[in-house]
Amino acid sequence: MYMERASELTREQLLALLRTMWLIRHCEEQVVRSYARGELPGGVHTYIGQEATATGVCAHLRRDDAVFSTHRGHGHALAKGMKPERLLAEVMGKATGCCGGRGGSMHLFEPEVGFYGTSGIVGPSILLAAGAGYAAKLQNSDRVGVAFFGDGGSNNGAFHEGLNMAAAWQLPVVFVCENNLYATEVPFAKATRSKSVAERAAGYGLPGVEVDGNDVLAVYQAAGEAVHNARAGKGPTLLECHTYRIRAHSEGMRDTGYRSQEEIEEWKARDPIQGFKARLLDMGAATPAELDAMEVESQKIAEDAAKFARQSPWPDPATVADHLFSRPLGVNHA
Ligand SMILES: Cc1ncc(C[n+]2csc(CCOP(=O)(O)OP(=O)(O)O)c2C)c(N)n1
Ligand SMILES: [Mg+2]
Repeated sequence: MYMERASELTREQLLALLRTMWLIRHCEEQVVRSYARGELPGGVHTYIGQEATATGVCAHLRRDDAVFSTHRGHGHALAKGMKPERLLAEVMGKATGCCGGRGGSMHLFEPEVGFYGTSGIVGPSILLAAGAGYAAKLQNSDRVGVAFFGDGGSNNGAFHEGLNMAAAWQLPVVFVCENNLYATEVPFAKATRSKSVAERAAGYGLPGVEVDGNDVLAVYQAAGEAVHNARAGKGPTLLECHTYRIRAHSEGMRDTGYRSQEEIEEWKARDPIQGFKARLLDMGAATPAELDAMEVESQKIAEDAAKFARQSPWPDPATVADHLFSRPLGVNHA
């Protein structure tokens, strides 16, 4: 039985959750600014509004647990431990980025912290996480694989294959669906007759849990149980986190014609960071001045990271062909 309760978190643990959410928010605001200034080659999908999900899930993960992400993955990368400057330099295409500037927003990798990639393809994180769970099981390790994906991703074939196999083989995997109500501009209710993503878990014989994805403590609690069960050999869990993206699907895209301004305002009023701040004050876990200082501090970290990225060099053109071909031992590519 999983005993830890979110209400039993220490003050340090509570503040760490807020700090991570602020870091994600401020880094994303730097991304928005850089995109508008023409500093970002390629597309970017921001995570603003969804910070509680990555934060609540990743708070349970160790460095050697493997996270697989999506096209909207900056928050997952930061919550798993990628340094903000490595993220911002990468999305700006700079040599100091996590992939030397060759990947960009949708190819962020940092194996050293167990972050195995954002992806422009919707769905494969589900299969990759199942694969990581299979590897952990074969190695008799208590590592877990975690897949983040959207409501749109849950309608991809990968979802059904991945969940079925993970359940059949009782793999240590947590499937985290961030249901933000839309796949680009298609409402969830128009893409499926399922009432929820979580209810589909029953079809494959694994637990399906629904949670308020804007409530970091609710996510923390549910994810804690799922990670604990995975580590203990009790198999996978599907966690559906209800949340909302505040900005357009991707930067530069229109954001009208498929959702109302009232709906956006309604969700803005449920901002995961402001909600948690209010809760911390209610609980007496911190003073307003302490929380303000934390906000300023994370803003400075994000600003410094963006500055570092801006001042970093472009990759050397002489290395343009690096990493394109494998060089098996004994084969002369000269
Ligand atoms: C396999 C695949 N199909 C379609 C697309 C085009 N596409 C990019 S993002 C997206 C919507 C994804 O929606 P969701 O999974 O709900 O994630 P969200 O953008 O809401 O975070 C689609 C269909 C793609 N990139 N890959
Ligand atoms: Mg979606």
